[in-house]
Amino acid sequence: MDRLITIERHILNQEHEHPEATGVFSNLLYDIALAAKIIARETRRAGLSQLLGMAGTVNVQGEQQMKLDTFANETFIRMNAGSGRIAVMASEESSGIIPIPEERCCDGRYVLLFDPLDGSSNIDANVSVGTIFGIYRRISESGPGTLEDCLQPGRALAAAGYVIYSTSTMLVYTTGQGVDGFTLDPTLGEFLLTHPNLRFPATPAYYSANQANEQFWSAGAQRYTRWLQGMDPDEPSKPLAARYVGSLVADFHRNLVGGGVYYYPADTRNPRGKLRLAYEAAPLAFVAQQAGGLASDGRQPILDIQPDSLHQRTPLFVGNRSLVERAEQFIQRYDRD
Ligand code: P6P
Repeated sequence: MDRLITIERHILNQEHEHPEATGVFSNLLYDIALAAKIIARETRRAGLSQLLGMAGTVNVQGEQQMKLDTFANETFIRMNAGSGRIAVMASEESSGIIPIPEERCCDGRYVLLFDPLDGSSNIDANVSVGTIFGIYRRISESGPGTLEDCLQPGRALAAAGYVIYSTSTMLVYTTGQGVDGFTLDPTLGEFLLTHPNLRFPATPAYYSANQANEQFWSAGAQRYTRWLQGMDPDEPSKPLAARYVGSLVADFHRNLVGGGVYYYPADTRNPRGKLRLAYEAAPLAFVAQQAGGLASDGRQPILDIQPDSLHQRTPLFVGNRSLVERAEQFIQRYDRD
């Protein structure tokens, strides 16, 4: 029987590889794992504890907030606001930066960006949902963290990952030393290392896109989709299987484990795409890169994009490097600049 390694033990092992580490970063990762356990518990109980249904409030995106959205957002904020490890936070559910109480912010060295419950429109249908997070080092010298601390390119990420609340709850993250996956054993209340050194399989199996939007896509994105389906007139290829959950974390995770590409291109209605750069695309781009894959907006790596606003949207192609590079080639060849 393989040795059981809890996420705490794994984080500590990685800390020991960095003599200069003070333990602050490790404790921040512990806090995120605990927040994930708390959200997982409520997600499992949602149908039973009447958490389903609308909270009656509307978030900054103009979307009806599910009660689990609110609960997940509050959990991340409560877990991190008073820890002294964070200088500033930002969330999909909050319009501006989330300041840290004065007495706790100024020695905080990290910045936490998160989408607390992505795919929440699926909650009532009991479909997998997820949390996405990214951690940066602050760039402001001292005092309360700033908006500038939150607007860093993905290349500057110190850590990133996601939690998928599905048939089991998994936490998958990277600190730049590869990607590791942990599965929650609810009987122990522990995340156990089940997927060490996750990498995209060499041969992809899936493509994930909402093809109802195809009529609004560019010619390049349309031709790319024909190629994925093995229907490109110039280049016959083995068709991939179409899988689209409508929950980014679920689609991303299946493609990471089974090989594939998720894409949400820009279209005539959303010229900058739908997904958010800071707390959806960039963290997943870091995970993808560390797993041997690639994330692009169709023309440049997501990790290179300098955000200019907190809720900035971006087109997203993410998954096997070979599939994402082909998307860039189709867009370069068939789309106007
Ligand atoms: P559509 C969920 O709202 C989300 O942000 C992603 O999780 C998901 O992949 C996408 O939007 C679904 O969007 O337009 O296909 O419903």
